[in-house]
Amino acid sequence: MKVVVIVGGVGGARFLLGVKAALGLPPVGAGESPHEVTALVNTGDDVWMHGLRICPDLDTCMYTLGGGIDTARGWGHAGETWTVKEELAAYGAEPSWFGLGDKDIATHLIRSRMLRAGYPLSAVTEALCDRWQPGARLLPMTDDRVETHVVVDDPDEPEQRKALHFQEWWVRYRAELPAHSIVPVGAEEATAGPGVLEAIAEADAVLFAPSNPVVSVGTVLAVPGVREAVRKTAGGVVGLSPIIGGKPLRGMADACLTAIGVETSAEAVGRHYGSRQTSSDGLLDGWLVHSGDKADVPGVAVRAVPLIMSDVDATAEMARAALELSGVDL
Ligand code: GDP
Ligand code: FO1
Ligand code: CA
Repeated sequence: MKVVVIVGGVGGARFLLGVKAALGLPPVGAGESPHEVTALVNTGDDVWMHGLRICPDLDTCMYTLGGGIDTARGWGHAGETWTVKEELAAYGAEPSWFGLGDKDIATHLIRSRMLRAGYPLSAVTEALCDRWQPGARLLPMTDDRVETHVVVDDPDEPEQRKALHFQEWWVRYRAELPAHSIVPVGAEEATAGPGVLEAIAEADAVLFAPSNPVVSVGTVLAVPGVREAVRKTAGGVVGLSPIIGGKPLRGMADACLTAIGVETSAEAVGRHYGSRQTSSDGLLDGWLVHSGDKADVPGVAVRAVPLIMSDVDATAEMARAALELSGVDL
């Protein structure tokens, strides 16, 4: 069976562990299986820092599925040290609000060197995954430069507005500056990454991970051709709500949803993705919400199941429920 999952970082990576487990694959690392899991990963968070190209969501997926993630932080290596970060701070090198761990820097050095040598991000990711063996294909949504920017009132010039790179808004300001708009800069000119549209077309199921609907799933969907491919695929399309009881489980997806005028509820997010059957631009056949949440999403089959990814078994249950709702028989 071919399962395609649209993901961001922490939430998406954790969900991928459950998808692999549901398909009889070892959650961490590679394993033999007739099933194929392909993750279409958001690259809108990517940023040049200290001369290095950082790809937070690709790295979070790679480290999580490869067994190297710091589970508490949700990003970066387990057992990380911060010597270089301290040295950079001693030089007064900005930005000091973005922490680069020593082990993590090796990933960025390899990636930056390969990008400068002309390799596309997809080839770089493949090379890095050769070491980490995530046991799933991690496909960047595009090899082109797409960076999410957030338009806010300038903290220093309240009358002015300015666009911040997503990382500055998210990490430095913890998304506390109200966002007038969130823009995936470059998305319109981007070409879907190698294998992305084909994976969707050949999928038995396409799942929207319980990732940030705006800056993770939304950004992947902004790549030309992706929405059309999702609407056209023969596989069932099912999403899982990242909003439980009217709140995101972690992070600031509510600030993102507010920025695009969508209420922070499982129902509103389901409606935001829309119905593939009964609307001209909707994407979902099915929508999973947490038990206890209600959601009426016209033209979409809604199921309420436990949606807390407390451990791999719980997440595998969620993945099974999503796959069943998509129409595949496990
Ligand atoms: P990011 O790119 O690192 O922000 O990660 P994602 O976008 O992939 O996922 C972040 C989202 O995961 C947040 O909006 C959370 O609400 C959601 N999330 C985290 N843990 C859980 C969970 O256990 N269950 C559900 N349903 N959503 C979760
Ligand atoms: N998140 C933080 O909150 N603080 C950091 O200093 C930070 C550094 C960092 C370095 C590499 C990397 O791959 C991710 C990093 N993140 C950090 C996480 C990242 O900014 C966010 O998780 C995602 O981009 C949000 O989707
Ligand atoms: Ca992200």
